[in-house]
Amino acid sequence: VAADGLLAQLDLLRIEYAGPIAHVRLNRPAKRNAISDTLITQLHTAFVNLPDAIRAVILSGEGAHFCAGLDLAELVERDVREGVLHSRMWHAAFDQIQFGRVPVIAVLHGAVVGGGLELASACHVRVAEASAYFGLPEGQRGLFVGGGGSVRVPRLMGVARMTDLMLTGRVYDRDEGVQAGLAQYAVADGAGFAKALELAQRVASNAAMSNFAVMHALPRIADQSQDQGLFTESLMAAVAESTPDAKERLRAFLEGRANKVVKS
Ligand code: 1HE
Repeated sequence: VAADGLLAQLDLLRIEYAGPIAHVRLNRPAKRNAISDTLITQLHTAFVNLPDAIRAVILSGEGAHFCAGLDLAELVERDVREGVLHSRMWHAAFDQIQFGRVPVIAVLHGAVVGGGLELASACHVRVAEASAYFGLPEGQRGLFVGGGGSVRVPRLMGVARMTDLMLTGRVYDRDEGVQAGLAQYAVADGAGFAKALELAQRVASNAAMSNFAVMHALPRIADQSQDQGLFTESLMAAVAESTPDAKERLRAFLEGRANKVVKS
């Protein structure tokens, strides 16, 4: 079902719903889904205004590439102050993805470069098709990352690997990307959406508070000292297990009504 209301007006995105799952597609294929000011604003608007009933999001790119990064055509005329504000706008939009209402699963194919990799790294699970490749060409363009990449990408692949990509212009193919931690699932070309949908349905069936804890507490605990992290964990665990949803799920397991843990 196509989105209606405000979300339907976002012309650089295509947003559709399948039950509790929203599919948000970057829809600027002629420019390889390069992120213009309009597109970053529309991403922010879309993720702030997801309907309450949505429990997981799939993010993908229309055309042959996931995303070519920053729209370089818009960069030329900016002064320093505008540059800072521009980067802060990207941070606000990608924070809405990472720390928004529900988990986001990215489907990656073709170019996942520059700001496109920054966008992918703000998502919670990444599925990479065979055609996907990863790069940070900022160095070649006279730029630095500005969409949260210096914070999020090292948390996936480590500072040393990111430094290599940025200094040498090295491009990782799909398998190198998966090995480095940039994606968690490797699938054939064209199979990314189906895999993401299967994962999104599982995510959507979790207790909403557990998903919230994973999205909001895990990355913060990773930034805390051991002592503070353990205390935050105890608080989050007590919040999660005290919800009616958790109590019903525990009862269901004890009464033999819930799935066992199986290797799929
Ligand atoms: C663009 C952009 C873009 C394509 N900004 N217009 N990102 C980059 O440095 C990547 C630059 N792009 C490329 O290397 C290639 O375009 C791709 C490998 C992604 C795709 O190649 P291809 O052969 O499929 O397409 P193309 O012919 O290069 O591009 C098609 C059109 O998209 C063309 O415009 P046209 O009007 O001539 O048809 C391109 O100019 C346009 N296009 N990518 C603007 N990025 C918050 S800081 C983040 C910093 C960064 O992201 S730096 C990295 C920027």
